[in-house]
Amino acid sequence: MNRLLNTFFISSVFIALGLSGCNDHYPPTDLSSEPLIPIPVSVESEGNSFQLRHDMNIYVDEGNEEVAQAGEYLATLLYPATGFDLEVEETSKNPGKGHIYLHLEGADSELGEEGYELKITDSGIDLKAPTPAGLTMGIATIRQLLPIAIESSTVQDSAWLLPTGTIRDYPEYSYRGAMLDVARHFFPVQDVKRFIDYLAMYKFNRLHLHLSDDQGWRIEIKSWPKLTEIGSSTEVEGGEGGFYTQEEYKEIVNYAAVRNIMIIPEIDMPGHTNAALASYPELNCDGKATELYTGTEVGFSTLCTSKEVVYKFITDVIGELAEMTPGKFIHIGGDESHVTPMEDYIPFIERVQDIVNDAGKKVIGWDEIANADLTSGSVVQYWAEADNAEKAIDQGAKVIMSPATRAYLGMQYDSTSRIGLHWAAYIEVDDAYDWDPAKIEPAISRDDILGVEAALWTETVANMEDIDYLVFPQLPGYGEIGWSPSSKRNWADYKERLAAQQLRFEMLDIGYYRSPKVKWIN
Ligand code: NGO
Repeated sequence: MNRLLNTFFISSVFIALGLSGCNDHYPPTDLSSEPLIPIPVSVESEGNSFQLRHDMNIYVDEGNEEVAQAGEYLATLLYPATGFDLEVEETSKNPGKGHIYLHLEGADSELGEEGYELKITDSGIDLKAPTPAGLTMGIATIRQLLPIAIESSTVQDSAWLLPTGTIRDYPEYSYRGAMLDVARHFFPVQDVKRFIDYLAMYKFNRLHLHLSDDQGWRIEIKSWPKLTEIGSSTEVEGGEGGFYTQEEYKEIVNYAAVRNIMIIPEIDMPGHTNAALASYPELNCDGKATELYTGTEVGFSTLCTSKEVVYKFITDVIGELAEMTPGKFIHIGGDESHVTPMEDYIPFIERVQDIVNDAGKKVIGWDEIANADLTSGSVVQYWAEADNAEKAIDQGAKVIMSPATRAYLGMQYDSTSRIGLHWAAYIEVDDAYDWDPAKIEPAISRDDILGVEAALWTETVANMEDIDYLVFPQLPGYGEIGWSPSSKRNWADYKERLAAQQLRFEMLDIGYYRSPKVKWIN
């Protein structure tokens, strides 16, 4: 369906169903019945609606660059579909009726690092938060309260009404992530930005980029140029691969930062390193470069852990990466090092952990790294072995929950799915949503958990269409698992709210999988 038809169709559906917020005849007035994802902590409806107008301003706290940036972000989100070129103006006092006001001033500090309070009255929108990050989270809510036509990239005829009331909201977990494997298949900057936009819609705050694996090295390292000259030149099934220049990587970091998303770069080691081993012979124990690899086996490669040059290599790579990564974490992989004996693996991980800490960063690693002694602040990402997660917890480390049976986006929905793997499980949209990170493993309790991450491995994922198919419709659910208190979550209610996202997916041209588990609007 082309966009015009699509839009027409969407408005007709809204008129037919009398759903809120899509045309002048059905003003939205019940804030508490809006199908928000993630579901907020508290919503009080007031019973009116407020209309966005072209002559309003977005007012922001005076003298705070990050608050002004949040204001600009909101203006940029609203512009394409409304055509309203809203000015972002600084102010030292409440701007009065008829405007949008974003401020830290007067916010309740109990809302925490990312909480916000959104008050919509018939005279304006007041969004306050203790931090700029909280404002960005509130903006994600405003976006979902507007008519779905707001997602259009061209000017739409809509009344731009929002229901009035108050939302007080804050996240359950501080780490709400997704991972994109850009090593098995490479995805250009524009695809990564689109992926970031998806995350921003559902209040994710971390994007973990899996930047190296057997099939490809995807980040420019100036001191080891052959990593990209050789190591990035292919991908699974022999495509042409690619890599991000340091400039491009910084562009991704900045694009994500505006949306309150921290980039977590991963260099996987000592296994999953064939692309590096093919680029530099000296990283191999036998001093010979390996062949480039375009298959999908795992567990066959290892850096030569007994060679000093390997640590020089890692120090240089981590150094350059840390320099261009403002976030506090570097992910060191550590998974499936089947050809590295455990007696070599453990001291290797400990030494790499020191290198990362010396570069001013904290380590994240897949659950296997818990076999080593962890330093303070290191985080373990549980994907397969609960015993490993337990070892991490015994050492006082926090855990990120990415159980492959629930949180691997690259698993098939069922045996008919056109792409995806199924070694861990078939994961339908209800399996993806209906679990509690704090209850899924007896050994891992709420206090041990830093957060949740949905991981998209790309063995079978070659382009944006494939990403859309495996990521939607379940992505919003992972956003909700990370954000909303488990007491507010249940599948029966969620699947209704998810169905309401259908028109958003279509407006955004997202080629989602039409799961039979959801009663779609059409
Ligand atoms: C495993 C493996 C990856 C695969 C992924 C999906 C982890 C942490 N290591 O998860 O190399 O791509 O499964 O098949």
